[in-house]
Amino acid sequence: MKTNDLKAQDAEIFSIVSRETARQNSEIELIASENYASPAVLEALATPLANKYSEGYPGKRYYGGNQIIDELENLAISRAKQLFSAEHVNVQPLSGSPANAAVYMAFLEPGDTILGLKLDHGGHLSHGHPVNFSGRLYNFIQYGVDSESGLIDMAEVRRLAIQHKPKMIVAGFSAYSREIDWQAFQDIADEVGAFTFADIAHIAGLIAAGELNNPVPIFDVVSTTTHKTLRGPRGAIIMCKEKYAAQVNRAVFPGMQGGPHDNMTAAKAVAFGEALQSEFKGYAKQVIINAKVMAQEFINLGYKVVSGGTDNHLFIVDFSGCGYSGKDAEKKLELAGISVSRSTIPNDPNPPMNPSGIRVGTPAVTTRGFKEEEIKKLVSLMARVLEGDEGEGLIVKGEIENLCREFPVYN
Ligand code: DSN
Repeated sequence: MKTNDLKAQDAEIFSIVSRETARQNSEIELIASENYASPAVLEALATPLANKYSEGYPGKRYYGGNQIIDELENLAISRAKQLFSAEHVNVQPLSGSPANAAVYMAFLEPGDTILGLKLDHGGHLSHGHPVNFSGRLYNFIQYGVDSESGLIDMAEVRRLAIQHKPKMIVAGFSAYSREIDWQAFQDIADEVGAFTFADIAHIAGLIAAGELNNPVPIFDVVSTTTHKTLRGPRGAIIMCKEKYAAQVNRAVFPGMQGGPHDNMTAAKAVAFGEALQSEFKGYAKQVIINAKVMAQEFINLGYKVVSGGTDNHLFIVDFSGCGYSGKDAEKKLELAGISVSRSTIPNDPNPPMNPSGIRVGTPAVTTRGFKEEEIKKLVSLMARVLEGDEGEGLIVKGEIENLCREFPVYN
């Protein structure tokens, strides 16, 4: 069988892949949950490991021919354990929401009470939003951020915990820019007898590099996706204390999933290997420097930034009072070759499809090599787009392409 023949066999798909690759090279990616996986990670994904079925766990599979896959999965597990100081790791979850579903299934019964951060305050759909399985299956009580400081209101978390006696407290977010006091969450959980669950999907790479506090040694269970700041393939893992290993494994398979995607496991292992290298520490440090500089540049230009800045890789720009919404800003920037995601601000008067802000993140631009100088230039280009007309957007698009040419992503 021949390989490498996508172009010859399927010109339509080859064209789409080529154009999307060119778009990623020539445009600026500021979506906080995206990154550019390394060629080695991508190579691992496109291997015949994609063909194998491996339901079960190393040494205990429901299909033959898994000796080599067992070796792979054990290696992925041991690298992840080293990276996060974890007692137990399950590397099979296919993505973040299924991983979170497995965590709930491992520790709770439908109808149980859970505390989680509100979506419009920076939480995630799978942390109890009413349209999501989590909000439909479990009794979520939602805490928020302080309306003045933009910081998680730990007094409210404690008050709600004492009032509702949740079986689990979820800490984690997809749009919160500040360091989390994991021990404070654990102390509240201990007071009311709740399990602690951290969803570190956004900040896992920064934690692995030692740039942010690590909840894994403190919390009962922690989930993360592998493709955001961790810069691996799309996918997820669950980490927990050894005493919960069996129930977490059972919840992932056969509870939530069938066969793991072994090519994805290989790519995760490659990414964990990369994150264990000293270069990755420098990368994570620069991600945070870039985000801080970027947030400050927006503030210097008169924009509002939720909580006044950032401790991690992202921040929310609040356009209320500017005469345009986050959706308008997203569209304008898209025309200029800059991708951001619209975002609610805490207590947003506008709906999620047309919210007041945008979320901006630096993992991808840092991977392509941007440092403070490029970040400052980028913010001034973004301001020209936001305040200018469509013609100005097209002029900026040319400048963005020039900037991107200096910092190529994929050859
Ligand atoms: N969709 C991801 C994000 O953008 O944060 C979370 O699942």
